[in-house]
Amino acid sequence: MSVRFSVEEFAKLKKLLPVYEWGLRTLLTKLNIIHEDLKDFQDNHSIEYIRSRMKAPESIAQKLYEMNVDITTDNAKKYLRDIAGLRIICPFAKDIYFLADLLKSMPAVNILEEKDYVSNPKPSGYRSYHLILELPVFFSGKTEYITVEIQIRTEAMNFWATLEHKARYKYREHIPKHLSDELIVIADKIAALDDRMFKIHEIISLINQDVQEI
Ligand code: 0O2
Repeated sequence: MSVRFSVEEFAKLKKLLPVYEWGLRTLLTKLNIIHEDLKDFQDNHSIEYIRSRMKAPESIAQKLYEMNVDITTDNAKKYLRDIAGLRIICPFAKDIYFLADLLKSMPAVNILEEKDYVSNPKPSGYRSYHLILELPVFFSGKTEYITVEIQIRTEAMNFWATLEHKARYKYREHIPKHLSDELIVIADKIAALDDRMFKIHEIISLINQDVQEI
């Protein structure tokens, strides 16, 4: 079933979404600066790349509907913390924790919530580290506070999550058991693969260190 905002509420939503968009752009700029600083000045390659997205009005309406609350702009602001979202892709799982700590020390943002689905994967097999940040957006002479969800994960975790998300969408949340079982098995294999790749990376780093010392 397709759920929608009423015409009046949609007009209100169209005024709210730019505030989230501006906040998201501000945060993305800050993260891009962190990315460049790490890469160019600290020889730290913990960030592979960063993506941002705004939740579409249809997805906002659907999520409010699933939460069993009225589909209004006030409720979107009150109940949804992922209207604006950022995803950071890291080479290795250890980088995820380094970045989460770094983001938590950023000035002018509040951490409202933190979920470690890397150490504690969801029953689906989903792995990722989530932070919900609150930050001020200054516009038209006033300040409004918005939330942004940041997901931090490896490329392998992202590959899995994207495929599983497609399956969820296709089967409307009712993925057949043989597929969901297979996805759980693959998620564990991916975690083991991430781990083995990291070990190889460490060996290569040690060899490079030895070569430089000779
Ligand atoms: P979309 O379309 O990606 O935005 P909670 O009530 O706190 O347990 P909530 O609010 O959904 O649940 O938060 P949670 O669990 O931290 O999930 C937030 C987002 O993480 C989801 O947003 C997904 O993007 C992603 N996610 C969480 N669990 C899974 C999973 O099992 N598989 C995949 N592929 N992604 C997951 P949305 O709004 O659900 O979806």
